[in-house]
Amino acid sequence: MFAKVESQSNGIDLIKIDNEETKIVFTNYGARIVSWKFDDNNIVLGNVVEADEFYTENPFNFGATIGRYGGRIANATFQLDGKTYQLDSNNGQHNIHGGPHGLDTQFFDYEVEEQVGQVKIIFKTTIKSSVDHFPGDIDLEVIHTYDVDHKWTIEYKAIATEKTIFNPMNHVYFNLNRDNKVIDNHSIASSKLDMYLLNEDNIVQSLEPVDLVNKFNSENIQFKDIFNSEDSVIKEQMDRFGGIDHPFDLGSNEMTVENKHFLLKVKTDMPNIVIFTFNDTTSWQSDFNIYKAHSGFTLETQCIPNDINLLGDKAPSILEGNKPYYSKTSYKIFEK
Ligand code: G6D
Repeated sequence: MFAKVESQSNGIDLIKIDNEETKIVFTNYGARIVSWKFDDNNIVLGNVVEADEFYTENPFNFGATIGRYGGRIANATFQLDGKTYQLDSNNGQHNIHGGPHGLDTQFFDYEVEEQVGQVKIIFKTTIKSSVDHFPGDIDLEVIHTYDVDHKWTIEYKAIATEKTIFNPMNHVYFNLNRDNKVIDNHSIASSKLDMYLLNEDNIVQSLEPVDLVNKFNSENIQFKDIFNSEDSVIKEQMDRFGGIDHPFDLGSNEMTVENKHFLLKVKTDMPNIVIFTFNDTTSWQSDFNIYKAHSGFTLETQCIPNDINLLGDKAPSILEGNKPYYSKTSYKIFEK
């Protein structure tokens, strides 16, 4: 197992890790994953060859570190300790992905550490309150580790200068099909798959989730069965969004996604996961956009989006000043 660095134009570096059957590539632009291959099979959506233009233009945030706050914040505003903060609106009237200057647009400093059985890339940056209008600056490390047993782990270590909200995640899209056909044939599994319903604007509308394990009488559900469900509540949501774009509670904070070729296991210490099945791909007018709806799915581990407005001072995304933050998510791929 070894790593090598290739510099592209515009300051974008590719850090390529070779682990024989699997190969994985990261970049300093947005501390993102750009490629993960099992033999010749692309497991994630990305583009190693044209990384410089592809990633700066791509509005779908393929593989990027997202933050400081992953999901939508309703009306781009929130209160913390009685003070109201007004953020940039970059999704209708809402704030998404930390705003227009979020972590996905940042060049990170980085170091590569090659160790026995693993390679670690330690990406570092500072999030500035003067840029994103959240309270407090944050010193952040995003550590991507790749293990010899084909496990990719992301750790976030942060410290804020004052009390703020912090809810980072990674926006990788997976597709486990060998022919990269749509992901409708994949199934998701966990002992709990509780799905939170969204209003017309993709904002969580109720803290009473729908228990999919109970609705489908199974802990293992194909995406297409959810997409085509005749259940009136699920159908309304699928008709509205063309697929899944929803936060979930999982059993034991872990789940698997599989098709007949591969099984992907995700484990996290975050309370929720947003699954997004890439429902509308048409907004990107570019020759690079070869994607149709359901070309991939995300597994975005995070606190429930808009938690600060839903839960106030009980929101799990609240981070005290000068108190170290740590979270960890891993994705492990198995060939069947
Ligand atoms: C996020 O939940 C959102 C989607 O609605 C959005 O379209 C995508 O990022 C680009 O997953």
